[in-house]
Amino acid sequence: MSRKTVTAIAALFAMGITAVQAELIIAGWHAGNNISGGVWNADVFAAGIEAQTLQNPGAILKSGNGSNDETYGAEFPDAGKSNGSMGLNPDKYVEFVVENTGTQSYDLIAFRFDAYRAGAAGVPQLVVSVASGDITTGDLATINLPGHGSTPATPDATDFDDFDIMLDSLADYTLAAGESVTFRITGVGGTSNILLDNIAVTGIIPEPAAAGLLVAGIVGLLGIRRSVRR
Ligand SMILES: [Ca+2]
Ligand SMILES: [Ca+2]
Repeated sequence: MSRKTVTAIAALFAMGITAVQAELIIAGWHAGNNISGGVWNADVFAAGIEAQTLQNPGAILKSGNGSNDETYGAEFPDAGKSNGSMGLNPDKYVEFVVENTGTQSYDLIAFRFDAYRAGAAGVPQLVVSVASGDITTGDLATINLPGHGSTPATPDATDFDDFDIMLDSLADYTLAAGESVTFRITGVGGTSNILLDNIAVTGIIPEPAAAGLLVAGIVGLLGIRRSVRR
């Protein structure tokens, strides 16, 4: 292989790497004071996405207390401070329904949220699952919640806890155009509600065009090289 061919292929690889998209919010819930009639529509969403909560009867309530760290899960930014959250009652579940009604496909990266358990009576355990839809379904995680004081506050130790459940190792984590997915959080045990806030499904826009360009470029270069030899 000539030096020129190697350089050109290296340049194509560099293009492929730098074309990787930034992670974005596919659907996000951070302002619990927008809960109305037992439904929380997503506060933030990507192009073509419609998203809202579904619940067991009496599963959720509106709380004036919210997470203070301004992140979805541990570090995804721009969740805002406080502005309310959602209470989840014991032995009930709430679902987060995300529908892709647009033309853009998304690869899902993570399901992120903050949770606050005030005292020993609060729901001690959460099960997070993909309840149904067009990505791989099943349980994702079982989480044991530490107990805190009665009101969430700003310092980390007294604020909501952060959880990030990765989706990109599922067999199917692509939410293609026309597809939908339903995530479920179930509260197990306890005698009083816990709070959920800063919930987000994050993902990226896949880059088939960049990958195709890379392959076409290499094939093209090898083809030119072979024809020159002849
Ligand atoms: Ca957080
Ligand atoms: Ca909030």
